[in-house]
Amino acid sequence: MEISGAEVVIQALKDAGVEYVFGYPGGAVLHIYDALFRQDAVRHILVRHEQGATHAADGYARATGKAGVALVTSGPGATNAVTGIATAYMDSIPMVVLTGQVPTPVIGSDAFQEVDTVGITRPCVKHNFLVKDVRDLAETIHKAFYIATTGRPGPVVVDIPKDVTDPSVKIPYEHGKKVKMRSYNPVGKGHLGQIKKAVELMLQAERPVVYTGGGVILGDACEELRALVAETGFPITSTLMGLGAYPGTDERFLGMLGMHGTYEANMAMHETDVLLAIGARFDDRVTGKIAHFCPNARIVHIDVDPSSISKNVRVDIPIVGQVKSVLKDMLKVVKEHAERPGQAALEKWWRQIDTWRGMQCLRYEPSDKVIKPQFAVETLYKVTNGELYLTSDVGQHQMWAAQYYKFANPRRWINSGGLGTMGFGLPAAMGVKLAHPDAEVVCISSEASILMCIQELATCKHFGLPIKIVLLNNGYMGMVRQWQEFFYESRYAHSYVDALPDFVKVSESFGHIGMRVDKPDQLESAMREAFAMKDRLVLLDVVVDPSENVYPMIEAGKGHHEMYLSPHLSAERELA
Ligand SMILES: Cc1ncc(C[n+]2csc(CCOP(=O)(O)OP(=O)(O)O)c2C)c(N)n1
Repeated sequence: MEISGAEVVIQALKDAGVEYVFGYPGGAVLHIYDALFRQDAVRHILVRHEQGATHAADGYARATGKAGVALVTSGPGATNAVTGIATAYMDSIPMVVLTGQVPTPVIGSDAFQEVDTVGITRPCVKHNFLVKDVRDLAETIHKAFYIATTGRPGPVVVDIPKDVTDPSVKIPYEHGKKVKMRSYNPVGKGHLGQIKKAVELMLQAERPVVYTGGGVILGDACEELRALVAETGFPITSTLMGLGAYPGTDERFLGMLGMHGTYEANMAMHETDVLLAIGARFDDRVTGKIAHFCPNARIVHIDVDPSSISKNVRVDIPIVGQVKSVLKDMLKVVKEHAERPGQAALEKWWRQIDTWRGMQCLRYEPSDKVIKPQFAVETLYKVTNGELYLTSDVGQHQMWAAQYYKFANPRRWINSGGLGTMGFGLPAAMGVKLAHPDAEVVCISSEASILMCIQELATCKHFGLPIKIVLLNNGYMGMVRQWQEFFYESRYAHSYVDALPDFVKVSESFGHIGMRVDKPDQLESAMREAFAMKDRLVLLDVVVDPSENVYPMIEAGKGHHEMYLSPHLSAERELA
């Protein structure tokens, strides 16, 4: 059977098992839209801005592990999608983005809605393609899915000129066979010799720490991680991206590390003698000043991407391989070791950690007058019984969510860690809700971030997505205000968000429910009321203390042991 390029696109998506395409039409993709219209296997979700399409595809991917798919037109469609592509790239999220392009004969002529999409996206994709011949189209799309989902995942752009999807040009279609690429060979198992060396070092350690990142979740290795921690009894900390890989309430979990990490996690990092880094990339928000990073530690690093090894921090024992298989092998080797020379020291190490824990660094000053944002997250945890998919925007609310919501499982905490993209939360929640229609999906946001993709409330209405939005409304770009307070003598340059809309009315005007709460004693009942409306989107505008800051905090360029604690904890310490 012969089909057109536009039909090839749809068929290739079907072959890849795609359920949803998040998109926005335009001239260069009209043939593809026509082919979409004439089938019902692949469902198109019409967003209201292309940034929303990429974030929704990204949210879908983070919640499922499958590639998210976006479809946008050439020129402004493609440029609007770039933020979402870069967001996915920085967090290694599998995504295939199909972009329309002007017809091949006019490429380079500054044709209407022409941009060099391959050029613009080159630094923020795992790979990209420009398809110049319809006969290459199917294979290119198959390759795009293969590249996006294997090895270290990432977004792949396929740029498709309009003439390549011309309905009058028909070609035979070859179903997605196994893709083979000579120049791309993602790694498999880790080197057993390196794994044995690592285990020797780990079992001799007196002050070991396991430091895990998003790679454990992306590599589907959470079970193996939990088994390894149970077997060794080591303390474990996680990056922002790795939260949920290990249960947040378990006693071996020290909480998040890094700039807004816990006192105990950061102090343990500073004092450790053997660090086991798993699927983490030593980014600057985690390491602080490299010269002060884990000054006494020998470092083992497990990663699927060889280019991550010794990129920011020199490591002693690199293990390149799929995290899942490396951890399986590592556990086997650990179990074969009857001798655990570090065991006695490990008990002493736990006592030290418990002393740091005794600080209770996340304590905040409660109030019965104004809602503390930390209290809002704690209440959300209580009301949802720790069971939800939580997407976030970027700022203080994101950090409070990471600190105070204890994720029990992977793929539940969905946020832009690497790029830190305001506007991510709402469209990402749409992708998550479509992937898991029966689950509670909440977007935690704040008044500045939510305005960046607020138009997606219309998409939620159109497709009946009963997401809950919890807005920690402090009237400021809170995280910017915090930095200005600390580092610019409280000169709040343009961080006050003036002329805010009435969010209750905004939500209502899009056809949803809006609620506002500003009294601490009314918060829980308001949340329960919002969650009871199972089939409605509810935006809960929570008016919170505008002066609250995120603690602990490590100033950029400082070491893990140089944390600021909240003023009342510091005062307590001085008194003691
Ligand atoms: C698209 C984008 N622009 C600018 C920034 C820089 N930035 C980081 S946090 C922040 C403030 C966010 O304010 P808000 O959404 O109100 O959250 P809050 O910190 O108050 O919780 C800004 C402007 C960003 N991360 N993303």
